[in-house]
Amino acid sequence: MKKKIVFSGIQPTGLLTLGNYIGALKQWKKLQKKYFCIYCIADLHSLTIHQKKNILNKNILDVLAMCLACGINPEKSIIFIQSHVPQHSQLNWILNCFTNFGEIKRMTQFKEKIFLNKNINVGLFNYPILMAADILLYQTNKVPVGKDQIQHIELARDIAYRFNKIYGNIFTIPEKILNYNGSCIMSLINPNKKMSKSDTNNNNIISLFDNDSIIKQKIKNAVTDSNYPPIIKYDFKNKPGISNLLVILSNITEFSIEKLEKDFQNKNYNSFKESIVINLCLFLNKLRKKYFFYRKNEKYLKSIITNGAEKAKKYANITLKKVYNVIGLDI
Ligand code: AQP
Repeated sequence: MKKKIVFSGIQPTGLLTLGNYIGALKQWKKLQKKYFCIYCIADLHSLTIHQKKNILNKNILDVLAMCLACGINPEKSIIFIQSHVPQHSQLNWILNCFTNFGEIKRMTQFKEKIFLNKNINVGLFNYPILMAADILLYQTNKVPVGKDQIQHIELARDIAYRFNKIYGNIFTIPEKILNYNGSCIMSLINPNKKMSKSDTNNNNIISLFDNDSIIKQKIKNAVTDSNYPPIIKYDFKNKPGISNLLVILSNITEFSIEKLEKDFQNKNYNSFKESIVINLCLFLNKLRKKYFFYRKNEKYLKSIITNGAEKAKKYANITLKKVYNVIGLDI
């Protein structure tokens, strides 16, 4: 039986965080066992915030090397740079014309970002439609997402339904895959806010490049609560800081939250944090070794980029041709 198709993307907007790892890259590796996976480095999406040429070039290679270090296998999956496959922008324009202004205005991520960003460009507004084009171009069955992206998948589904209703079954309707244990890793200092790589307060995030002493300092400062006696249990509503740390430890050690709650019964927050530091340092040191192995071999990275674009274009072209055909653009 033909394997179902998974599509996902990551923006080259800086040093990846533990949130990007747990919410995306760790899942991407696992999904390769069951699905045919297509992963994209979403450089076009990253342009919604002004990027400097050399930094963007470097970030793209950094993210690619980190994907490989996390176990994305370019022999099994397709990994490519979004802007190298022009069909994304081509389909994006067409889908713009099948999307209502009102439904885009409702996107919560846009509403949140306009508060933080002085440079409100049309790209930021259009972002979810480009994301719909990314997904629909590959006849994607499943999209692994963090909680913050659910609304965008719903939009992609709505656009696909609308288009199919007019033109027949052109697009596969994608479904989301939500990783419940790690769908949103929160900031260390403000556990009600998502951990984001573009966060200007470095204490909110664990970068995959933080060294041992920085990790120790950041985890030490991570917000917990003043419960006495201390209770280490998952209860996001009442104990967001501890719950977030439990999710992090569970994802790094592969122990369930329930097991960790038992192991840390009657222990204090310091010993809980010490265990997080030990496990995180061990994990990140190993990951970085693999990362530097790939990162120093630019020739190899560039060959992956070229091959990835070639393979992705083949699939993308099939869908775009169908779309051009039914609309009447293929004379
Ligand atoms: N904190 C998080 N918890 C779980 N998943 C997360 N992801 C990001 N942060 C967390 C997931 O990582 C994938 C790639 O993200 P992205 O770079 O394309 O965009 P993003 O979601 O906007 O990530 P950041 O880190 O917040 O980037 P900036 O700061 O540049 O906007 C996605 O699957 C995302 O869900």
